Amino acid sequence: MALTFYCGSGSPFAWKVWLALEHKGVPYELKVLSFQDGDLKKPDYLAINPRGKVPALVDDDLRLFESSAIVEYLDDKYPAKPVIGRDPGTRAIARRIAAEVDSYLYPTARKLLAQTLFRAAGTGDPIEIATAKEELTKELARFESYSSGGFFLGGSPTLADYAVYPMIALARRIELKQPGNGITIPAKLQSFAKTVEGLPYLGKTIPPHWKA
Ligand SMILES: N[C@@H](CCC(=O)N[C@@H](CS)C(=O)NCC(=O)O)C(=O)O
Repeated sequence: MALTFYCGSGSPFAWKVWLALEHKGVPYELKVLSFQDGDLKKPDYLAINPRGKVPALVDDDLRLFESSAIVEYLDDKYPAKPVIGRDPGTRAIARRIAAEVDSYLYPTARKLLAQTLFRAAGTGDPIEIATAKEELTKELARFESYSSGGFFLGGSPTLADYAVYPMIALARRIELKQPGNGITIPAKLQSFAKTVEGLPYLGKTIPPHWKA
């Protein structure tokens, strides 16, 4: 039976898994849940992920949540096209970068999102926005220092790229939707984003509501 992938449009964690699924080229059924309609808190979905968050993956009897655990599972189950790298050092660094996104970059971006895209334009607190912009700029500078402008770990994309790219795309979208409330993306991360955007399957994974 095919994998079933549960995502929510615009979730960077779901996007990471979506990119990994496409990277692997395995068949999967996509289910886009609606945050607004409360799909994530409905009993059927809570039976898959009791935390009521996306992403989740169902593979026969296995019900799995937490994006990095899902990517690890895909790499174990479909080793042909590694998504975390092949040698232990590369794998460790890919995991480290993904963990840094979860622990530092996302919480910082989340503060700015809460004051911008997650509410009606113009209703965010200007002081909170300024503080969040400053923190996100600082955090992105750190990722800029890890970047060569291409994929993070050499010539092929890995978990690290799939974890970081959605964050850059989200940061860019804040400025697109609410000019002045976003931040300037550092040059090497802009070049990194272009590299990821050159992947043939990137277009398939763009959050559906961004295309509307
Ligand atoms: N650590 C989790 C984070 C998942 C997460 O926070 N998902 C958000 C969307 S970005 C969500 O589903 N939020 C809905 C909610 O909390 O009600 C992972 O890596 O999968």
